[in-house]
Amino acid sequence: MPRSPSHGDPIVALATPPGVGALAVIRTSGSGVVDLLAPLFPGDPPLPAWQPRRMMLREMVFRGEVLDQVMAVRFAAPASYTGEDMVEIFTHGGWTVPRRVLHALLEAGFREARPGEFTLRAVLHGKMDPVQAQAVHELVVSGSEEGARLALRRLSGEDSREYAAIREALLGLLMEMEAQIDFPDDVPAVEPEVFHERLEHALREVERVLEEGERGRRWVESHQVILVGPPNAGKSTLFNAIIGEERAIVTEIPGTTRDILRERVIFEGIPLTFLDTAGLRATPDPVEAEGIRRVQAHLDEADLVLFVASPDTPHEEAWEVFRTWNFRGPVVWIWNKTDQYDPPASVPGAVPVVSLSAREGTGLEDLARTLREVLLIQPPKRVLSERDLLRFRAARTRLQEAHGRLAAGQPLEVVALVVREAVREMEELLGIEDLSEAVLDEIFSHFCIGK
Ligand SMILES: Nc1nc2c(ncn2[C@@H]2O[C@H](COP(=O)(O)OP(=O)(O)O)[C@@H](O)[C@H]2O)c(=O)[nH]1
Ligand SMILES: [Mg+2]
Repeated sequence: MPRSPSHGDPIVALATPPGVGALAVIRTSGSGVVDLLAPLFPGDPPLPAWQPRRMMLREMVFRGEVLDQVMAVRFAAPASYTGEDMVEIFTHGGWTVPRRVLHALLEAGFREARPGEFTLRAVLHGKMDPVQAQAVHELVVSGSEEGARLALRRLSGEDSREYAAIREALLGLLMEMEAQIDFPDDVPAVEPEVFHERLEHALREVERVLEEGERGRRWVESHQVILVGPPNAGKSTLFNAIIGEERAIVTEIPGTTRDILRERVIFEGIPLTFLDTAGLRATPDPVEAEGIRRVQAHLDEADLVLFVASPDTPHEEAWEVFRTWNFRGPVVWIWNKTDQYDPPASVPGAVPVVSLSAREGTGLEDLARTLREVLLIQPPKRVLSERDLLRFRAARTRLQEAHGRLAAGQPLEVVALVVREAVREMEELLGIEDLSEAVLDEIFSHFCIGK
């Protein structure tokens, strides 16, 4: 897979966030880094003689001035993150020292790295494929344990191997189709049903990965939890209690909340987006009615519904509202205002029940536990990046098309062309095809500098 033996120009970047801290890491990579840096590390042995991957404690000196006392380590190509010669320097942290070292390096002949340029070089030198490269970014920005675990799995290459197997299977199928087309007399004839079955199998594989990946994507981007229920049940009070600030307006006048409020929080380690909505009831007020209409649109997207009820609405009536809305997907029933009454232990229908007082803030741990249980029923198996989702969706479309054409009795030549396009999508996904500038841009544009 390494496609470019040439090594890049020497680049440098601060790999840790700027600011006060014990240490900062400055990363360099490219051809000539050792020669460029050698004069800055006086002492014995000189930098070119340092044993690779071995930490050295040194003073860094530039134009007669001591910049800092640092730890530094040299990596010799190709055994480095980028596959190039690299030197990583651990300076003291803070606003001054790392910047001084960085400036010295720029003057010594380094160029400041662009966002994601280290990882880009790792891809160009075959150290990782684009699927893994995107996992690097996701690992760094991930806001939850689960998200980090999935990103690490992808970084390990486990997912790539699975995608490579799908591509191999498709390629094998394509080869056999082409053999039928090109050498019909030399190879044993294959019935269309056999191709049909194998196409279907490949399609199912792609669909499975897509389904899991889309679920994982939603997980990383946080599940949507929507608060609904009769007016005055305390939805807005609960919303404020969960996000920990007075965001929604709370009043004793029913029908106060009309717009949808949306807040993202990490609730018990799960990234969740909570939506506060207008109360569900029949209303003559057109503004409130519009609010209720919008709830429907958001209900369809939500991963979980919290149905909030309280003694303000008779139980039978609350149950009627609940039934009328006929929520699809998981629902948790919440009895609010338990500081005022003892709620029934269960509700009609097999819905998990949580009793709490939003105003007093009691029962929130129960809610957290229930959310965790309900949302974790099937933890995601994988995450696909937006880019990889697009490739898989394109592959699915191609396979569906090929399948349809074969079923319609179209010539194998036509079917094979479409299968080839599906193979190409998988190859672009894995970086087996030469990656165009545009593809690389798409992957690395949102990286941080130093990655
Ligand atoms: N006693 C009690 N009152 C509450 C509780 N939660 C909300 N309320 C009150 O119920 C009224 C309606 O609350 P609000 O959050 O605006 O309800 P919403 O219409 O469902 O958004 C307000 O007067 C709140 O102070 C609670 O846990 N206990
Ligand atoms: Mg409200």
